[in-house]
Amino acid sequence: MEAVPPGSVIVADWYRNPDSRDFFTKILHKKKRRVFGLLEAPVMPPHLKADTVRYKVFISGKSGVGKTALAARLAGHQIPNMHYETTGMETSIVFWPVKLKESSRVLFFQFQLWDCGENAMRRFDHMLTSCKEQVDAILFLFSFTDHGSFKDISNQMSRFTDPSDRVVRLVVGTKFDLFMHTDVTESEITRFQEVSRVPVFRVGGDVSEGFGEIAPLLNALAENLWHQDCIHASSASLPPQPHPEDTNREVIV
Ligand SMILES: Nc1nc2c(ncn2[C@@H]2O[C@H](COP(=O)(O)OP(=O)(O)O)[C@@H](O)[C@H]2O)c(=O)[nH]1
Ligand SMILES: [Mg+2]
Repeated sequence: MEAVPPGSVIVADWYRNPDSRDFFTKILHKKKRRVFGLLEAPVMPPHLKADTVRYKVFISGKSGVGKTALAARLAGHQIPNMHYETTGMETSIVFWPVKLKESSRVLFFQFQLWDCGENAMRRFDHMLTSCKEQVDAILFLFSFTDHGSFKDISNQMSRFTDPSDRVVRLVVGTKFDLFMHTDVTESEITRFQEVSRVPVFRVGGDVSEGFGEIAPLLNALAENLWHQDCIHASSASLPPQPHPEDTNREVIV
């Protein structure tokens, strides 16, 4: 599915808007990002109740590209300086408040990020299977310092998803802060976006206070996931067509 233009489904840059403050303070702790465990959620006062919608997001890319660093950046964890291959699989939770444009309804998106080390992936078939199982979105990573990783993005995308899947696909270029060593040109990025119709986001560098550097990616995830769900819901509300195989199947209620 094609990505929707930024700001078409949700209020763009809502984190900058004063009326979002009550929601964004819930994902902060002492001016830093608040770290949420698997079963935790922001607690809102009754007059500001917001529903939470949950999504599974898989982070894909070769070893050293910056998957673990991106997960940490998005979740507000300390970004590791050293590269050590992620052993097995790690998940982290990101909450992100969003205001829908049409209804002005506020939702907390809960992204569960899945970050899997390549060795584990290679050695255990079930790892990839469980990463892909009921996945809602995939972030395809390349590094700006590694042209090969950029070239490989199209392969990765076709290996992981087929266009009929209900999966939001976004591309993230990491290590954008190392522009002195950049190996991928702006025109290559532009061309890729035109051909694949998948937006490319740029991340890198130290994490500063505030949401400016993660907001575009988290907003795009939220917006496209919501859009995907709306499309699915509207097609599901059409009168159900009998499926040939279903006719003699027993219906268990
Ligand atoms: N300068 C810079 N270094 C990065 C960035 N992302 C990751 N790194 C470094 O690249 C190395 C590999 O990152 P890591 O997240 O462990 O890669 P993974 O194998 O894909 O999980 C680490 O030393 C990170 O500190 C970035 O955006 N900028
Ligand atoms: Mg890792």
